[in-house]
This record gives sequence, C-alpha cells and structure tokens, in this order.
Amino acid sequence: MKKLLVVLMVMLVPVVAFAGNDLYVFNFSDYMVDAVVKDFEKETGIKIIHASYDSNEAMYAKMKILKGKGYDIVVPSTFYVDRMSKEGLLQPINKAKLPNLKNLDPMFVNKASDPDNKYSVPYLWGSTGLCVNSEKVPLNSIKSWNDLWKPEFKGKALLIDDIREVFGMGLKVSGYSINDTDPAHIEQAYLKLKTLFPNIRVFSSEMLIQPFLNKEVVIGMNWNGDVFRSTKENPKIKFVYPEEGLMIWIDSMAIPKEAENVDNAHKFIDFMLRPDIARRICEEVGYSTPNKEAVKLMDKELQTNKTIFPDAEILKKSEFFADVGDSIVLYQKYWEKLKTGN
Ligand code: SPD
Repeated sequence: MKKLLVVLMVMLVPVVAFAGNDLYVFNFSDYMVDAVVKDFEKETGIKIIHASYDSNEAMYAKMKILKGKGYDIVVPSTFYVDRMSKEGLLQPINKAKLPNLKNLDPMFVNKASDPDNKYSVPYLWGSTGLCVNSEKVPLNSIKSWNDLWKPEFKGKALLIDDIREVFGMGLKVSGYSINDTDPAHIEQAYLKLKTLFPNIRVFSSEMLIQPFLNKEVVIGMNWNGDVFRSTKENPKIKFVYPEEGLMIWIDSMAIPKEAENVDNAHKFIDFMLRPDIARRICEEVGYSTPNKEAVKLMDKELQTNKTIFPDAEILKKSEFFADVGDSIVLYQKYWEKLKTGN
C-alpha cells in the first residue's frame, strides 16, 4: 500500500508542475508585503513572480503591448479598470471562487467604473493630499493646494510624477473637478501648473517620502500611505488635508484577459481578502483598506488614524478619480509641455 502511494506521488509531481504553480503579479511599487507573499506561497505552494510599476499609465502601456498576456494579476485604479475592461484587456472574475468577498465594505464595491465588480476586486484605497515637514514649515500656515505656489518654497517642493494627480490638483485649484474634460479648463490648469514649476525640486512617483526624509524638499503633494510610513522615521512629517479636498482612488485586483494561471489568481485575490491579511497589508503599507472586517481587527489608534482613514468631513469635499475618456490625449499633450518646460 505504502509503495503504491509513493508510486502515485512520483507520478503526480510532474503533473502538478505542469499545472502551473506560478502566479505573475504586476502591482504598484511599495504596495505589497514580503511576509504576506511568503505566507501565501507557503500555504498554497504557488510561487509569486512580482513586478512593479509606478503609474497606471506605465502598467496600461505594458498591458496594451502584451495584449492582456504575461501577468495573472494587475492592480489598476478604478478609472483604468473601466478603460481596460472596455478594451477587452481584463477577464471576468469568478466570484464563486472568492468566499472572502463578503468582507469588503459596501462603500467600495459596485462603483460606476465596474458595476457589480465584474472585472475587479478592491485591494487598497488611498488619498493624495499635502505633505509638510513641520520642522521647517509651520503646520498652521498650510491649508490649501495653493500653498504649494508660495514663493518661499522655490526649489523646495515635490510633485508626484503622475499625469492625473498633477492635472487633478491643477484643475482643483482652478475651481474645477479633478475629472474635468473641458479643453478650456484643461488648458487653464496647465497654465496654472506651469507657474508652479520654479518651486519643484523633485518630480517622482516612487519612494515619495525619501526627499522629505533627507530634507531635499519641505512641502509637496503626496500619497497618504507614503506619509504614514515616513512618520515612523520622522514624526515631524505630516499629511495635511487641503481645504479644497483630497483626491481619492481605489486600486483593485484584476485578471488580465490572457492570464495563464487563472485559478491561482483567484486563490491570490481571495487570500488578500482575508481580514487578517488585509489588516497586515494596510498596517504595513499605510494605505486604507476597503476590507471592513480587517478594520475591526485593528487597534483603535489605527482605526482612527487620520492619515490612513480621512475623516467624513474631508471625504465630503474630496473627489474620486474617474476615467476622462479621450480627453486623456489632451492631458497628455499638456503633460509633455509641462515636463519639457514649454
Ligand atoms: N506606491 C503606491 C502608489 C499607489 C497609487 N495609487 C493610485 C494613484 C492614482 N493616481
């Protein structure tokens, strides 16, 4: 009997290997926790091969070239889920394989960008606000996105190298929605942003907190998770809600159309939806979790941390990014001009 079992096992090994025990994950940088990856690999025997990107645009360009092949999981923001699903780059999610889907807060599901979450499952959400080194800048002097333009910040400010973030902010200070598609408004935002460039010392979309920690910059726009992580190293670095409101996004897990390891992809998504796992990710990367059961597991101090979880009052004034359709071409035209100083 024992011998028969051994023979059976030996016969099964190559079958298991051929079944594909890999999972190719393409995610934003600084958005995953190594220990969580290891636990997933240990529990499931699936090996994760991880690659990262620093903007939706970079991820989208690669997925277009690959025609939805090459990766089993991607993590676009909602406005790219919308675009990519319409362009046939994503495949429907099999919800029967996701028992942990029930853990999501209803506030983050069934959004207009993906009704009924046919193609995407929220992973993390977050906000873009102001970041200030309060050792160098009195905190009470910073209230608005407009403060970035103050002459005393010449050569001391940071901008996120992300087209929608920068134009969202430019549109907001010009009195428009961050998703505006009116060509005259987009041009107005560009002209306003052009006058900000003398203040910009760092233009980046990775390790956004480093220039604050090494005191290269004293103010800038920033993502809440990066600021949260930096406070462990320097508590004087603060996340400030601009009075005009924050810019908000939800980044969701999705399965590319031509993914090869679809079953493993579902296992991964369900693992990430486990309350204990979602909690660890949120606490480690500092971005907000859409998992209501994970929030319940957190210490009160973290549940009420205003950098991770913006309060209701500021959320009322804030806007979610949405797809701007073909207007992105106009954004891109002005983006190039901005970046090349024209
Ligand atoms: N390093 C993690 C960055 C997460 C960014 N989320 C999407 C931003 C949408 N503009």
